[in-house]
Amino acid sequence: QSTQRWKTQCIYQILTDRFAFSDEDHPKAPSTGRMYLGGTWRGIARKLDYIQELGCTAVWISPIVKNIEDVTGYGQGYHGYWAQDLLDVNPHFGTKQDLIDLVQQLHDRNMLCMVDIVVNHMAHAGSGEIDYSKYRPFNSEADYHPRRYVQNYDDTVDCETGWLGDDTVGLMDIRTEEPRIQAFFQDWIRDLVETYHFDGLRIDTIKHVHREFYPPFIEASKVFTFGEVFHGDPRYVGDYLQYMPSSINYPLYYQIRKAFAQLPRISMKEFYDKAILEARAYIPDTTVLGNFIENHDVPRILGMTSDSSLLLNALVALIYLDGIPIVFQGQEQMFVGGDDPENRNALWSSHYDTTHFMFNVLSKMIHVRQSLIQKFPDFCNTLSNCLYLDNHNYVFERPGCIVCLCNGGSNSNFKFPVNVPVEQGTVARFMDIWTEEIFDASPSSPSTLNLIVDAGLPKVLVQPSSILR
Ligand code: ABC
Ligand code: CA
Repeated sequence: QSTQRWKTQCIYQILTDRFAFSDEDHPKAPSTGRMYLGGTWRGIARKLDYIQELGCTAVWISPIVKNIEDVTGYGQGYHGYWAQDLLDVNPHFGTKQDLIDLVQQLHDRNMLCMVDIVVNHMAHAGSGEIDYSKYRPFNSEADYHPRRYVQNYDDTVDCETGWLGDDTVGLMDIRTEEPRIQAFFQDWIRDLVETYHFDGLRIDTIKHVHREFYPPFIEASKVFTFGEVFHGDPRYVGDYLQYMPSSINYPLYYQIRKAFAQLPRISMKEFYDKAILEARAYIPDTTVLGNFIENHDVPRILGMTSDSSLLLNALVALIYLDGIPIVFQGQEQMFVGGDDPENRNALWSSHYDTTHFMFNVLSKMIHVRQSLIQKFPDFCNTLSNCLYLDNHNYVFERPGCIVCLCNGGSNSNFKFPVNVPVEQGTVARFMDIWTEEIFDASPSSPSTLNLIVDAGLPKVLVQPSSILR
């Protein structure tokens, strides 16, 4: 039930510290760097109209627990992943009541809230002696694996028992294989979800905790879960899906990045083979994965290519391919930036401009997707079906729509016929969601739609009746 409901969402990923202030915007506030900048839960609550205008129906927020306060060589724990006290909230983000209110306000708007959580580690600044007494509840050396940093991310034992991080910030690796620790975490997550009424979880560092930890933990939470399996291989991710309902879709991400952002770009044929066919071979249900083209750990697309037609294609792939789309804050304002912290600029620098070209283009795509879901209840469970494929163009259909992706770039133009399944005695009519141009395909056999791709731009064609105005 919960999985089915999540499948119909479009999620907006928020970095709580960098999304919005509690009250009137501070015009001179910095918007980049490695220190806390001042975003809060009350700030998020103030900007729900903005998120809804974009069309998103759920939010994913940063980890909420109290972090270490140190100013380290990598700055502060503004992202929320450097836990110190699992039983208290991060005072920089607000109070418990503020968080309860935020989730309540989301629910009042029929929106969902997903919280990011970390069970793998706590954090320690520097290479020196650790004062365990400041950590809650894991306040003893015996609660952690010995300090030894992960060297090989493809070695399971190294990954699961080593510490992430380094001598600047060490991520103290909790002994999650011990039954008493598992029992704590099960009670903890039950309480956390009940206290704040969260609707879903994003679990951090999945690869770093042994798999058997997850099923009883997720069961105790009683909500839908995305695991962060940071790996481009669908075999690897597919394996984890025996232990959790869903994962963040790194395999798709890497193929989108190779097809639309990095040079040399792979052909759309290769994209189709890897991103669609290979994924389906190893992942039981690709419609449940959390799709993204940017997040807080990878460079922005415009950090890799400056061609906005390629960016638009990547966005169309994000919203219409099988899976649950996750929009990372700032994408709608065409933020640029490489590795962290450059990909984490604060949204206030955009003045939340709802007249921005990209805000409107994205909002249209997301709203059309929501309309299709209402008109075709099985939209989210239906795999995309390939209608046409060449080196630069890939056309697929999903219920009520035909989508054309092109990776030729803004200097390319194409014209090709696409065979569209049309029932005898009917005419299939499609409308371009941006230009409102009408395309008819009649059942002469085969029924064809002549598509013209201009300046490498993507196309989204929908049955006009499926657009709810
Ligand atoms: C800080 C600084 C950084 C600095 C770093 C050393 O320290 O900010 O500038 O470079 C949090 C903070 C970060 C902080 C870290 C460490 O903590 O957000 O700002 O970095 O203190 C999650 C979160 C992430 C979070 C943590 C830690 C974990 O999303 O935001 O970081 O709580 C690994 C983990 C993954 C983790 C990621 C950052 O690191 O597995 O859980 N993300 C390979 C490995 C992956 C590895 C990835 C990145 O590289 O397989 O395990 O992720 O290092 C493909 C392959 C992939 C491969 C990629 C690179 O290539 O298929 O397998 O991934 O082709
Ligand atoms: Ca671990």
